[in-house]
Amino acid sequence: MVEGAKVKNEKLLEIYRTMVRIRTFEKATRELIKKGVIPTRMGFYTGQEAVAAGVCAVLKETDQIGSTHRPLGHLIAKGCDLKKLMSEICGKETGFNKGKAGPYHIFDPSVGALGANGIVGGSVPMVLGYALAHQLRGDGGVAVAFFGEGASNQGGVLESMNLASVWNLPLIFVCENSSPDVQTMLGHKINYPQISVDKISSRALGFGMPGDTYEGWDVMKVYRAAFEAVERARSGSGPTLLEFKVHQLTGNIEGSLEFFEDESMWDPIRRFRRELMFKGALNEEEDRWIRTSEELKVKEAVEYAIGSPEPNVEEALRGVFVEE
Ligand SMILES: Cc1ncc(C[n+]2csc(CCOP(=O)(O)OP(=O)(O)O)c2C)c(N)n1
Repeated sequence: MVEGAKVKNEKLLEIYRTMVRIRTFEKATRELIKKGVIPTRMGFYTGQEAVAAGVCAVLKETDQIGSTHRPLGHLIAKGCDLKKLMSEICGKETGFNKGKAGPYHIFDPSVGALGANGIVGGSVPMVLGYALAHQLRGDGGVAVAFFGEGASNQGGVLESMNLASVWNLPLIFVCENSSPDVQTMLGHKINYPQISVDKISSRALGFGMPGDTYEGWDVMKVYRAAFEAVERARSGSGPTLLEFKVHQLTGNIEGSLEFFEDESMWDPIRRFRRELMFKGALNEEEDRWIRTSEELKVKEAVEYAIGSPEPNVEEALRGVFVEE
């Protein structure tokens, strides 16, 4: 059953708010990099908010996700605390991982956010393990592995697809494809292609699982596809491969491309806002309220992170190696 037609306005606004929160948080993070408060480069998710928000809207806190080297969208959509998230990125003691993970390896098991990962495709086999745990416990939980089209070529990712299918695991593979056809459409220069097929979802056939490709800039298409795949996984019918074509509205590393959000017809937030207003689910005043309240939350997170202490030097190796 596709829930799409019955999605309540309340749920739609929750999804919209999540998308706005991701965009707002990333904007603030970019500023902190420019100011040197964040002592590293990092990858961004701007333009892909519909995928994280649409998929995570279907999940429970007890379900897990594995993320990528551009993790903020996934982590925020899965419900990570913004203060601890910003503190971690700033390398502060109050961060999720005491400032040791930085942006690339943030981990918050309390909401099932099982890891950003600087290793392309690295979180996919990890998340496969969580799907296996759900199956062995029989608790009805599911796991979602987010990865890019480049990662889809990694041996570990392909082996995970095979195992998930052979073992009939409650795992949803979510490939966010920002490959050349999408990027050239946007006028970005592509240096090298990473994949040999138009549709990553065509690989699902080879592993005996269902798979399809969707417009990742349309959050309701994302939500409906995820809803079906998650239902399938929860009911014991095994894995699904969902591919979402996405547009990176900015460079995925701070400073690599101009920000042209307002000009883009593919901006998922702009598109969803129009849709919600057309349906009568959102008006200008409510929209302003959502944006302002999210800005406030992000501002609080920034202030908290800036005011937090640096970790002590003696802490540097604690929790890194197994202690006897
Ligand atoms: C195992 C591994 N190989 C190479 C890299 C360097 N690297 C970082 S991002 C990236 C591109 C990954 O492409 P994709 O998975 O499609 O992600 P996206 O382009 O959407 O950021 C590469 C090759 C890495 N981090 N890990």
